[in-house]
Amino acid sequence: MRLDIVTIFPEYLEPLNVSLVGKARARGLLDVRVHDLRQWTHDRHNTVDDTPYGGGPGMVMKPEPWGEALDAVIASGRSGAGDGAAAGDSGAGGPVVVVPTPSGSPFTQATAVELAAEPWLVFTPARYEGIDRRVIDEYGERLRVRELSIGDYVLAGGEAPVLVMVEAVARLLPGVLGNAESHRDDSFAPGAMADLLEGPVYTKPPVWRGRGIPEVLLSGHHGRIARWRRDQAFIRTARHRPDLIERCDPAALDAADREL
Ligand code: 6GU
Repeated sequence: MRLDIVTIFPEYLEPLNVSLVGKARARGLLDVRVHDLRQWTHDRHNTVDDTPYGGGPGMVMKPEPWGEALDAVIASGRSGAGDGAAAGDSGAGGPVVVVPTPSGSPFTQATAVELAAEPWLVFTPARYEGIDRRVIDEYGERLRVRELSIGDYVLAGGEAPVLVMVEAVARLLPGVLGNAESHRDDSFAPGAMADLLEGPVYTKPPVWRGRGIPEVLLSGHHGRIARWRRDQAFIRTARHRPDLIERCDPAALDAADREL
């Protein structure tokens, strides 16, 4: 998978060299390219923002640098400047453009799964009050554009949301996680634990500061262990996310119970 990120703070994306995403890049599973938006400015001050039409506080990111940047990045992918199979055109003939914004649709695990199936994503993290609307409208006519928010709070820019989204997507790519099974029981993963948060986990030693571990985990009885884990997941979800319990389909829970 190829990822292009256009930003005025390339150094903010340094964490993509570390840990799971860094390793996926080193192993050639991910081709990440970070671009400085100011490359595509032409004035002495490398201006990327201006005052909003209609007045009001804050600044708006100018359309010209974004237009030049996106044209260049998209052309570089189409012309096969990428590493063959990892890049190039998607079926529709271009990348999905991900626009992080607090006014976007919620980025969820389902969104991560959809994006993980794409060969090429372009992220446009903005600072200030956002990007001139015409940029999103322009690329929306030629490409698939997803305006996405990572939660109901306001951040100073889209770079941290890009780190969040890239990590959520990258760990779903084939070969990135050590154990292919390890995202099966994730909170929010589809399946028997659908819509339940993950319960508590334990490892050695068997007693720590006088605290033991739940006996069932030592029983070797896989059915009882699975059932216990599901109960714990349910209890935790009820406590921390009653809204998820509300949305639970009781028939689906009963069906899952019969499997345990
Ligand atoms: Cl994607 N951007 C900003 N600036 N703030 C956010 C966000 C995105 N998602 C939640 N808050």
